[in-house]
Amino acid sequence: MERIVAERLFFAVWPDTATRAALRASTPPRMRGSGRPTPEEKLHLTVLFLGQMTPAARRCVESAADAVDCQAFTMKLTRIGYFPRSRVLWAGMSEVPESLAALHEALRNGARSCGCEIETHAYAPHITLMRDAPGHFPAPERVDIPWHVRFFALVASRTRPGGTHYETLRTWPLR
Ligand code: 2AM
Repeated sequence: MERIVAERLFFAVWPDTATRAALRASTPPRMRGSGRPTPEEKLHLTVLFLGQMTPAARRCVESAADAVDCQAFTMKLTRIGYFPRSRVLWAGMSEVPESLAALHEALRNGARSCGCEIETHAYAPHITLMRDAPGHFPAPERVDIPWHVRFFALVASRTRPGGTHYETLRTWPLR
């Protein structure tokens, strides 16, 4: 009998070179040299976390993604904040941009139509800049980083001895 290997999958958008450089520069000086900064090539924003998916479920969400008809957009990252519980330093925004919310919803509806159980709590888009970040980060800091979003990707997250590895499985252009 064929062994069914489920994979931990998510849809994400990956920043271009300019946005990546701006993100790297956005870590507040007092936080540098501590924690575990996200390597530049791993900086991303999750649009929809899918979790463990069988190959059949993956095929279904890929077909659903084929039918997504969203426009390319530019959004602004305006804040650097801190999640105390997970000790994550993040970049994000105070309100979810409409176009990003539309993409999230289109992918979520597609995943639901495949029978995937998607978490129901509110979508909180963020880019993890640093893990194990030291505390003492009282208030969000303002930044102004434009990000031109032209495509989205289906990504597998794999845990390896050296850390988490992300593999882009497929990308879709936005209109
Ligand atoms: P993180 O950077 O805050 O850990 C792969 O793990 C991606 O999915 C990461 O962007 C991660 O966010 C996000 N992620 C992991 N678990 C998640 C969950 N239960 N719900 C939403 N996003 C999740």
